[in-house]
Amino acid sequence: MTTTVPATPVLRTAFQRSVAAYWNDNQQDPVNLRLGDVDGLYHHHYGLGDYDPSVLEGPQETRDQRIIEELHRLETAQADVLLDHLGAIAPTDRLMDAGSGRGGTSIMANQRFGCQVDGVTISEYQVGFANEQAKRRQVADQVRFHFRNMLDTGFDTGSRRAIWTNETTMYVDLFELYAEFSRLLEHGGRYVCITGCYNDVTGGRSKAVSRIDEHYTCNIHPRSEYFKALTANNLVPINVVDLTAQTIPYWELRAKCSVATGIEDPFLTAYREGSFHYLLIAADRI
Ligand code: GPP
Ligand code: MG
Repeated sequence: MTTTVPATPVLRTAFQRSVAAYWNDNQQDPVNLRLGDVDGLYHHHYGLGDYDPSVLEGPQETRDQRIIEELHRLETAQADVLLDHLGAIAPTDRLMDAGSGRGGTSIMANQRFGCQVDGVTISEYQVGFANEQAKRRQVADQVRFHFRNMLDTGFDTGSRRAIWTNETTMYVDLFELYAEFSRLLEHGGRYVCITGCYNDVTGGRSKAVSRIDEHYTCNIHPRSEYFKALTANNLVPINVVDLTAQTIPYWELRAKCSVATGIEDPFLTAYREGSFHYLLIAADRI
């Protein structure tokens, strides 16, 4: 398969350069590496489902590690929920992970479907880290990570059976993003998004949502923006799932752990006050 290398540079704007710098240099919070070290699947997303309260009991010396393992289990469960919504995928299909981080969701997709996966990220550090993981697992010929911009990937038109974004859309303009996904997906191809979005019903960006934006250098979109941008690009929702209630336990547990980063309270406040949702959207390309 031929792949056109994008004519424009990967990082087009000062904002994109600052986001890339954040993900290249932001290694000071141990949370993602400590969780990934549990079994070698490194995630950059949050968790879903109830935690086992027994992790909080038992010997004090091992309590923190028990919590870390439980948080990791919930993050892997989140990626499984995302993959559940991709529909039937054959080993000959090609998938794309837009904003692939350290590679966890892509590697899980390959394990589940046995097909080729391309991850794209604007962090060269993440490209290197994720490709190393694929090599260690001996799937580097099937799972490849690229230093590319998800707004302009250079992959062939109609080459993708499915694409997902696992908590990455808050870094980009959704109309530009879905124009590119619409180009890449075959007819009937599936797009799955898990995201945090603010609630149009409660009004504008709440203080807690602004604190999350500030923490990650991102720009959380209102819920309505997703549906406008999907519709404008021939992507028709088939499933919309409000995951908010299922992600709150993850944040409650994370707040009790040594690797808490300080962003736990804004998430809990935003979700509980209803100014913010954790949402899954699956849409088909027509
Ligand atoms: C980071 O995951 C996720 C984002 C930057 C996107 C923001 C998500 C929203 C739902 C608003 P991470 O695993 O790198 O974050 P942390 O280091 O806090 O665990
Ligand atoms: Mg994390």
